[in-house]
Amino acid sequence: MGSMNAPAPDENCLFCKIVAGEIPARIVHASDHSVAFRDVNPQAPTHVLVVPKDHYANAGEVAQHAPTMAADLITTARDVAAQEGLDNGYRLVFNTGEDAGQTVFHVHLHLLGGRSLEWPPG
Ligand code: D5M
Repeated sequence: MGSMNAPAPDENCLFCKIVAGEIPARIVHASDHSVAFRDVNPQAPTHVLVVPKDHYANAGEVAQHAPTMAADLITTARDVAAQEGLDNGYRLVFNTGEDAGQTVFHVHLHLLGGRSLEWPPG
C-alpha cells in the first residue's frame, strides 16, 4: 500500500494505466490505495471492478504481500455496493488464472449486482 516495497507499475498493464489516468474509465470510487470503475462489458446492472493502485497479478499475490490492501478491496466493494443501492445483495468475484477466465493480470475484484444472480456460475 504505497510502501517502499510496493511493486512498480507495469507499463504494459491496462489497469495500471487506468490507475495512472492514462486510459479513461468511469470511476465510481477512489482512495489513496484503490480505484473502482465500471466494467466495459457489464454482466449485471451494476458491474464494477475494484483494483489496488499497486500492481499485483491476482488475489493470492495481493493477500500474501499486502493483506491490508486485500481487505481494502473488499470494504471498498461493500461501500460501492451501498452507494449503488444494492440492498438485496451482490456478488464479489476474483477470477484467478486461465480456467477462471482471468484476462487482465492486475488483480481486480468484480462487484456484480442489481439483478438475481444464478449459482453455480458458468
Ligand atoms: O475481467 C477483466 C474485466 O475487465 C472484463 O470484465 C472486462 C474488463 N475490462 C477490460 N478492459 C477494460 C477497460 N478499459 N475498462 C473497464 N473494464 C475493462 P477478468 O476477471 O480478467 O476476466
